[in-house]
Amino acid sequence: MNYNNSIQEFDRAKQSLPGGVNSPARAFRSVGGNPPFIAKAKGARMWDIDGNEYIDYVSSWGPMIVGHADDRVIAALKDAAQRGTSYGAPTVGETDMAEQIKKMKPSMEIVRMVNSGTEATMSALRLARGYTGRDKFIKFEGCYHGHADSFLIKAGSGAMTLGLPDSPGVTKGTAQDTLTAKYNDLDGVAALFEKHGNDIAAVILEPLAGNMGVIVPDKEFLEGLKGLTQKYGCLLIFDEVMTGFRLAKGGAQEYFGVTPDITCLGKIIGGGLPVGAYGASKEIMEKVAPTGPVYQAGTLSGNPLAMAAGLATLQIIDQTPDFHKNLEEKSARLEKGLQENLKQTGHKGVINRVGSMITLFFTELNQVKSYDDASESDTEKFGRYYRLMLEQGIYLPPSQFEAAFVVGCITNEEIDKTLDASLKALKQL
Ligand code: KE4
Repeated sequence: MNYNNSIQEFDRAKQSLPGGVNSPARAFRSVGGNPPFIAKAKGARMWDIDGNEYIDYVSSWGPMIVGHADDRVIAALKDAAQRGTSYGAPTVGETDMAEQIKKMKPSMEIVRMVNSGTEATMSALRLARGYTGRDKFIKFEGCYHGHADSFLIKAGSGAMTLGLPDSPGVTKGTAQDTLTAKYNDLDGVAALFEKHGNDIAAVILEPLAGNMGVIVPDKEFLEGLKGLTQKYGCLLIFDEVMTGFRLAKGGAQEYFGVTPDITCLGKIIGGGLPVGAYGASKEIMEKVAPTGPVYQAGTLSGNPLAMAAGLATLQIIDQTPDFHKNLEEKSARLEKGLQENLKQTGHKGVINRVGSMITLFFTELNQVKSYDDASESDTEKFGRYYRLMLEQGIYLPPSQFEAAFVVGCITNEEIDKTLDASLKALKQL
């Protein structure tokens, strides 16, 4: 493949943006080579500025679950844009969005829209602290909840990829209130509660971890966390920015059958536009300004364009018969094929998948259940595999510590093309 234009544009971008990107996850630092600059996308496909075509498994890191440039989403966006782009005043679309979210996630009786997943989780943490009057909270190593200071301690995603799980610039004062535990280690969480129980406002986690690669929760882990938060009078926060509406109509809380006190959303609910949301019972959300004292605000929160694209996306998910069944079948086909590829080529690997979130770990381990397990992966080998796949037109997330996303409109032919490319790549490793 020829990447000349992308290489030139990357050099130009580096003169004006940190590392040439507006988010570190896009910089290709851990897989080497230059990131293709994308020109357009449709369905499960993307094209870069050199004309190279890709089958896309990044899906803009999750939002594009119904496929890129879906005609129904674009039509809704065009219709909204012709009436203006932002008013800073209430609009009907915001209520429509909140009602659609409530319909699919009934635990969210009251919903506040914000502009990113980061804003959603930082606001949810402030709300939990305001509601309980406590300062500390528990997060899990390798989980990523956006880049608010409190969460950049043993964080996943780009922070883990770049080896920066504990970022400079986060003060000791902030960090002292962040307690960390190991994913799937319920005893470790219980020990933290025994020591800090009455100072803990919340436990926050990705109910299916995607930001250290896909790590699946043990059934008793999620249920156990619910029990501990109830026992100590604090709140359970599910960060469903990635899993919301993806694992099921009701996201991870429906899929695993465990209901949190507060849910954080993002990505899919904006249909590709900047968005986030958090919500909970009426009793908890009444604490949020202007009904309560916990302040949180945003110039573009509930923006008409994001509401139009997001609502159109949620309605497609909600109204397409067997949407998640179809996504499961396609994703299972991919997983089965990758397992066969590994067997056929003798490469050691672990594939973790739930629904349309999947990660192939290059590891000697027989299972990957935690941050420590994921950290043992052969990231150099992943980088070589990544570049061989990219050369064949398969666009995976550029890090061993990310989830790949299967797009709802992908065809069996595109899955099979991916599997052929993967077999060739493994044979060349
Ligand atoms: P944003 O602030 O990037 O909208 O959302 C932060 C966030 C919160 N919670 C979870 C579970 C998330 O996965 C994210 C963001 N995900 C990363 C990819 N793993 C976004 C990609 C990037 O940072 O560029």
